Amino acid sequence: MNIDGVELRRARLPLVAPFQTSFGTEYERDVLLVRVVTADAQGWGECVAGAEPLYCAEYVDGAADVIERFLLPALAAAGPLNATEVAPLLSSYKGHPMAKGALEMAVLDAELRLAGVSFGTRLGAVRSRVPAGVSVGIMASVPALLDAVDAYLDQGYARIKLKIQPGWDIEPVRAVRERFGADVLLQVDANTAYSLADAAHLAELDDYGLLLIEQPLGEDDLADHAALARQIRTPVCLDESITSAKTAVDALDMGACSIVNIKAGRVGGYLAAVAVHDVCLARGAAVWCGGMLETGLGRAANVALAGLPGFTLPGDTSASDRFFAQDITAPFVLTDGTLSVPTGAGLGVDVLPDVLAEVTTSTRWLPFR
Ligand code: NPG
Repeated sequence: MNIDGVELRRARLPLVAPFQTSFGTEYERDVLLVRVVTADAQGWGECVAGAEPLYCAEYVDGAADVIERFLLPALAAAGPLNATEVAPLLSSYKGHPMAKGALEMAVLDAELRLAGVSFGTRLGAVRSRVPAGVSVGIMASVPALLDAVDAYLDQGYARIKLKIQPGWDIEPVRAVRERFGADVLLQVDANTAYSLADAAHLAELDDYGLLLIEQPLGEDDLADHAALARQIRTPVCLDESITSAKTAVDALDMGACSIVNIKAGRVGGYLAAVAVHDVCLARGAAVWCGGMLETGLGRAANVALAGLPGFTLPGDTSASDRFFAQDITAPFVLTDGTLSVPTGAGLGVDVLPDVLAEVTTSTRWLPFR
């Protein structure tokens, strides 16, 4: 595929409500979109880096910078290219998986639109609908949390994930179980907020029949996660720690986790995400699709990924209106607790030009030739 150039676009989407995690509170999504343009097609990529380096080292201004200064010149110098060549061409530059993943996603989308093939088909999806979980932020009070969970269950969400941190963990979990019963699929996510010294405290969660506890300890603490996993009955799932198929294999083999959250941006793109899926499936470890407050573009790709056979747990693949009053694509809507995997070419969704224009804060055209 001959690429004419790439447009980097920044857009700002207000969230329907503040979203609080152990690492901070988000009020809006400041998103970097990548549009790859060829003579016959265009393709969209979404960079999931946050405004600040709080979830991981990447942040959106840094991603835009590394793309413009290093990654795009490397692709432009390569001549005609296809999506499988993007990661190898960029591999000499360390880190920046979210920036790299956004570029690969855009190239892949353009390529698949030209070929008339959907993301789901290309990635290996075997399902036409995927169960949708919802991630519920830390709230000001337990009653406020119960109201929020009640509304999500009413909407039909298939699984609830509670964000936790020291001081907001056992009590909210206990309250949700007491109010909504043992049948609700329930899990928690600590985003690295604890240390191994908290093992006895975290073991108190064992009474509540959780599907999993996600990333209780630091990103680099694989050995400590393995030690923790031996001290609690709740299955340990890793998110931040899993940066590649290699780290997934290591983490599973050393018992640091038994379940893996797969986020394409965290591992360098959707093709790498499939590789993580494949090694987990080969080891019999369940995986599920994480979310990073994606617009309809990233959501389309996530839903396609979540259609792969190893995704046996509901993902953070909620409906568009969980985060945005107005998405930049036609909204993903919940039907019987599921989202449908787009079947159109490429991502199978298109941006709404008027909406996109309204939320855009800057655009920059970077020609390849
Ligand atoms: O459904 O898109 C979603 C959000 C799910 O909780 C969610 N994401 O730690 O997994 C996470 C968290 C997150 C959000 C992480 C934004 C980083 C940025």
